[in-house]
Amino acid sequence: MPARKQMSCRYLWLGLVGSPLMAGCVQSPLSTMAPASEVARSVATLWWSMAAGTGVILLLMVVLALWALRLNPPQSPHRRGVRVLLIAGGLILPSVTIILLLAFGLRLNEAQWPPQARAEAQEAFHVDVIAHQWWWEMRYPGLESRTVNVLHVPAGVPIHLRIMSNDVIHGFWVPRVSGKLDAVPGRINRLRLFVDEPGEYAGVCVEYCGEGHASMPFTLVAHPADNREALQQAVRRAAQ
Ligand SMILES: [Cu+2]
Repeated sequence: MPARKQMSCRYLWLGLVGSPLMAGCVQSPLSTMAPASEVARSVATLWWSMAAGTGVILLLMVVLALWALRLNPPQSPHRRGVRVLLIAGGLILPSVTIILLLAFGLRLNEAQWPPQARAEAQEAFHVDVIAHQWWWEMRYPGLESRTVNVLHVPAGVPIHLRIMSNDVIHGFWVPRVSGKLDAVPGRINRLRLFVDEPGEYAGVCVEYCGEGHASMPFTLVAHPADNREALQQAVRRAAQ
């Protein structure tokens, strides 16, 4: 088989093997690519934009490399062409990309605790999340109850979390719902969630916190907003 055909076959195999793997990523319960809230949708959009941009740049580099290899006989490039490539590809393109990513990242960071969060404190559902080695304690101030490794919340209502730690630094993350936030001893970090639909969403600790770090998963259970009684019963049942 000619060398060029062999290479095309290799790319075809990569595509065939890679596509099901990507599908597995999208369907995982911890996937940011199956968003269930506005913030998570922004994270997913950022991910897809970065993946598309990386793909386009990679393709461009491959085309340029193949084009250079095919020049027969090899030619030394014009000085002016080299300068244009260096300025456009080495200076302007990375600067614009980094500035755009920074602006998008800052906007997403603000969404963790937006300016309107203070004004909606009355209607929000409040939970204190306390991380321990190696489990999660959820306290519900209005209900005088607590649950372990399960966070019960209403869907379609702003949720205000106060995230704390009892020992070392942990990281709170429900990938389909929000960004990550550290639980730091001696500090109270605030996170706002808003879950679109009732359901169960997987969460994990994302800061290495000792030998039991991997066994610190938890579940966020979102109940229908109009059935607050069911939520309260679920919390009390879990607390017994
Ligand atoms: Cu942890």
